[in-house]
Amino acid sequence: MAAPNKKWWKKSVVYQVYWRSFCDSDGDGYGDLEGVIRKLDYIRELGVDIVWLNPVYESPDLDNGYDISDYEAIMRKAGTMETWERLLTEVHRRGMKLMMDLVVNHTSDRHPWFIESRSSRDNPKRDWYIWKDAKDGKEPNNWRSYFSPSAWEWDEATGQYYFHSFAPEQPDLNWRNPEVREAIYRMMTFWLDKGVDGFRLDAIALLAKPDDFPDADRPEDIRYLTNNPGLHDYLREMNERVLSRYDVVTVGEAAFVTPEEGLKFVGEDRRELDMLFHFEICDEMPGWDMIRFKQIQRRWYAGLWGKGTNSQFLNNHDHTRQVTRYGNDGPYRVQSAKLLATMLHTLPGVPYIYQGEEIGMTGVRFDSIEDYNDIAMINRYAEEVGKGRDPMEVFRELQALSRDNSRTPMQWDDSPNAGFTTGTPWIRVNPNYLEINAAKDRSSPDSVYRYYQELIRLRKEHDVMAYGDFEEWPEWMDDERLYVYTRSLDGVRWLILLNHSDEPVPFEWPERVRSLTLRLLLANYPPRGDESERTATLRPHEARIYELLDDARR
Ligand code: ISL
Repeated sequence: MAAPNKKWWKKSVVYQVYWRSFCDSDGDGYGDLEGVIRKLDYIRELGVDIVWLNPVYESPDLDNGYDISDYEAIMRKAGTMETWERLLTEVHRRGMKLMMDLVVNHTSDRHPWFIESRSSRDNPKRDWYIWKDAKDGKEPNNWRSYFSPSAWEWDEATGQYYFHSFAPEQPDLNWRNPEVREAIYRMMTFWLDKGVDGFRLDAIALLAKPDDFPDADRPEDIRYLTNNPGLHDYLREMNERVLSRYDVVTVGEAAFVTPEEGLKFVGEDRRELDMLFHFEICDEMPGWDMIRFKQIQRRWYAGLWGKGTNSQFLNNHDHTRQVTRYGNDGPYRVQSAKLLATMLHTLPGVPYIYQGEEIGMTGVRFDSIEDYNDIAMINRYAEEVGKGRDPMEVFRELQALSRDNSRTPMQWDDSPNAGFTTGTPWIRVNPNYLEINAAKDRSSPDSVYRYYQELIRLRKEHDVMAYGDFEEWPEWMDDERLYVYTRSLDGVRWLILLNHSDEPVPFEWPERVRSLTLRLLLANYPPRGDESERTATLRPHEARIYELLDDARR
């Protein structure tokens, strides 16, 4: 492969702070920015470089901050602009960078722009949103939204429908309108001039809409919301007008993209974004499927490597915790959490850590719909039960993938509410906080937290993790339990061995290894010293990282 195009952020590790569930400093039951400031040393000691902060802008908070009513003010629940500025200073003082969440596909219906737009058909801001007449007395087309049966909401006052890709309280901005784009670029400049180092671009594949909004053959397949013509013109203009003028790193949340489409967002010759989140795993692979996971990794490596940068993640604030969904959160929770981390940090792409993942926090199973807060789940529950379906059956169906599964409070210690708040938490704490918490992990040399520290240290000290070519060992390409691959750069070769299963699996060393020295760099079990034997036995959820040394490099 061609020599890698080195950038500081390609060697970085990003830590996602879902601040409302991170640390509550004033006892109101919500996390806040002051609480984040108090925990910055914890984040820094992990070794991460970038802190991604979920939206903190003024908002009615219907979709946990993804419904913004003032882009240039801080949500009272989170703190003040002064608190935010102190947070930025403290992040920088620790040598880290701050990535903000940029939600520009839609605003809240209580944003002044929308209040003006909906006030009359001839308001100057009418065309800042997407308004259509009824068609045959009903919605302009049959599209669903992410969070509701129709993507259209009737506005009685002006006798038209408006378009929303998410909840009716989240009207989509009309990106065709240059006034809208100018307003967004001004807002981005406002934050970049304050010193923000990066943006995570929310639902960025949805910005463009088709000319005529034709009916969908299969309304339940909502990919028609994404990747419409014109999208990349907007992103290229955003880059030219704003991003290219700052030393800023960007990651686009790009639902429903393939590697070929993904390259349009992050190709280094495209001058759009730096890296992307695709959802071929989290949106389309309900549970662990090693064969499918390997195929997805192969396709994205072939599609992007040497041309653009991928991310590696298996959970976030929208997707339940990886050790529960894709690993083993029972007897092998610690080993499994470390194995998944090893995989994400050694596969090609920038690793993203979702708060609590670094101590092996698990998904949650509350026993009633009243315990859940997620607007997506609540709306879907009402829709399905409204069709006459059995409420308990619908609840069980939605429970497993509810976004709240990953939104329970960060588990700091074994004090009440896991040290998250002295008040009543906005969402219940996972009852397993007595066994799983940061204080316990930080006091143990063999904890998940300590293992993440070692993984991140390896990434800092060795270019091969960020820039090395990826190659699976052919003998195990189709193995359902073992994942065996190398990363290689300038003569440095690392071998990663993973047993993603609940049973011990024999691993016969290939002949080609006989002439090499294997230096064990990191493992999630005590070393067995079986490298010189014909066959090693990989224990349940065992992960090993070796450096392969030939004579010349011993
Ligand atoms: O979680 C998903 C569905 O399984 C994602 O596809 C997600 O809903 C979608 O990609 C957009 O998510 C982002 O925008 C939403 C917000 O609710 C999510 O929290 C955010 O990550 C609307 O702003």
